[in-house]
Amino acid sequence: MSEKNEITGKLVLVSHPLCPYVQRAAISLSEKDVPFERVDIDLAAKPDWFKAISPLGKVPLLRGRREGEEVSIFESAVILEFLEETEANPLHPADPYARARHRAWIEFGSAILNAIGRFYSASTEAGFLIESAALSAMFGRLETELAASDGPWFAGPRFSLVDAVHGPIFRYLDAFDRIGDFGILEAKPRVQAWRKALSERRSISNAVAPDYPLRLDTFLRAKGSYLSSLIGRSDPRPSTLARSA
Ligand SMILES: N[C@@H](CCC(=O)N[C@@H](CS)C(=O)NCC(=O)O)C(=O)O
Repeated sequence: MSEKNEITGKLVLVSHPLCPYVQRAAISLSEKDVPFERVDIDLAAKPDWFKAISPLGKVPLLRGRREGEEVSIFESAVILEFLEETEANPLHPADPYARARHRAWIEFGSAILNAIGRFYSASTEAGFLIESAALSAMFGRLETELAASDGPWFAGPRFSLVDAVHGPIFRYLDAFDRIGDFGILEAKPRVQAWRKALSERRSISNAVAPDYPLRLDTFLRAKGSYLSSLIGRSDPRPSTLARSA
């Protein structure tokens, strides 16, 4: 492993209770047994100290001290790479091709998060169905990719950063399942088994507070989107799906 961690003192993860990008960093820190303090901020009223040190105005930020100075790192993928370079218990494979493949699927995980955002924000039923099909196709890609693994993790018996990135993604599907059955993981048994294994991993369940599901449900309800309109309906299926069912 690398020599001494260059950032000293207790690490601080600047966070938001719902942010999936924050969770990736929290999961990596926990898998590596690195103590850290989590500081949640209100993204609707960003504090001045945060605006001063976050060039993109986004969480997560990882803060610490280096040679006596306060330093911070922004962008979750960069934080993950930094932790790989400075902390024990590697979560990336050693082989360069395997590592490149893992980095690419981490990027894919970010693309899924964007697709999830479009799904829960779609304002019309037609838009919602398009986003639902797009999301289903992305998980279909993962289903194909997982054929190379004997499980339980993305790369077989060893938990990796690709797992850390996808744990928070499946939490959204838990929330969607509380609203209705949209068939996103239908006929994707490998993805379903992976989702179950991830939900049982301690680092993943500990990456959010106990009130996370309620907060996420409240967020989705307040979105004013087509999905929001399905919350609390007796038959929450989109009418097009209901007609074809
Ligand atoms: N590419 C960034 C994305 C982080 C991100 O989108 N964070 C959201 C919360 S989940 C945020 O801070 N949004 C505040 C804003 O955009 O104003 C990363 O990987 O760290």
